[in-house]
Amino acid sequence: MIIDRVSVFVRAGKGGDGAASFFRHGHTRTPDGGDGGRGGDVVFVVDSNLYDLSKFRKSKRYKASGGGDGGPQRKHGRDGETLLLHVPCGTIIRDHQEDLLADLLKEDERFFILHGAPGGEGSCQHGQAQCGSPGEEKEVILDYRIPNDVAFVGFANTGKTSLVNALSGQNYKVAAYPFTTSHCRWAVCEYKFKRFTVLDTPPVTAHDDLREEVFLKHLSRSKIIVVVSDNKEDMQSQRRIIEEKLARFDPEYLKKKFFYLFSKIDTIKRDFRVKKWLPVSVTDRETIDTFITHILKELYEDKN
Ligand SMILES: Nc1nc2c(ncn2[C@@H]2O[C@H](COP(=O)(O)OP(=O)(O)OP(=O)(O)O)[C@@H](O)[C@H]2O)c(=O)[nH]1
Ligand SMILES: [Mg+2]
Repeated sequence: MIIDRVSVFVRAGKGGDGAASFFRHGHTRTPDGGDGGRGGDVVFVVDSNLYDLSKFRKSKRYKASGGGDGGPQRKHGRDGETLLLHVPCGTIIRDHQEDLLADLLKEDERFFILHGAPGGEGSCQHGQAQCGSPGEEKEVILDYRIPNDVAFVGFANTGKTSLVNALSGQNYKVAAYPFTTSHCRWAVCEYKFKRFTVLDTPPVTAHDDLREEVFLKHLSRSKIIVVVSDNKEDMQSQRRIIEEKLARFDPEYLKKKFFYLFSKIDTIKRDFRVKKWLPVSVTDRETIDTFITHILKELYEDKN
């Protein structure tokens, strides 16, 4: 199961204390205490080898190292080390009120969440040594949204996972009962030297279902949303329900490119056609190839 939301506390490094030391020569004393070092920063960095946030479940608090204390003879304390927190590509960082701070989408992209606290002045500055400032602490919410090009959405048992498997060669569980898929999974489709990622989702239901809130967020990354139905009587009403739910979750979703698939065409008459709906069957490779060609045209048409 993909862990796609965690809340963590991050703390910047404390500043090092300034030194209170004096250099004696004869009967005079000259303050020569060095400044404390700056505390370490806290930085989120994208690591493309990570695919969920499960590593953040072990610990909730992350603290950068503090700056070193200043020393005599104007010795400056060392600066604290930057704490790098690795997150998967596609992580949104929010503050505790859910306001957006960063959306990390590129390999190695960084976001400075906290800067280390300054060190205290040593006695060499103004005669008196100061303590370093405490490191600031913040609660942040990490909200991982799986990067994907094509997302499959549909009622239970309509053949979404079977299609994802047919496109990608994966072997995700398929069965003739509802909710075989209980959480999102992604896969890569490679076809004629082009590639794209596909997202399998749990089923949508006709009524309000809190489980949908959990997976619909991943569609914010999709370039194409594929609505799948295998029911020729209810296909239009299923489509309407799905589009209403998507619009309620985020009206921007309706601006995306939609494909409509009528699945399991092998179980009914092959010449069954409905305007705007593409007939497919995982038992008929030709229909799958036609579908992939449509996707590639949409994803790559400007790049050719
Ligand atoms: N005849 C036929 N059966 C299919 C086809 N695609 C899927 N099925 C069958 O339909 C049933 C449901 O398939 P799934 O791929 O698990 O459907 P799903 O939409 O992912 O189901 P949920 O995860 O529960 O939402 C399975 O028994 C599949 O073997 C098809 O093209 N033709
Ligand atoms: Mg499924």
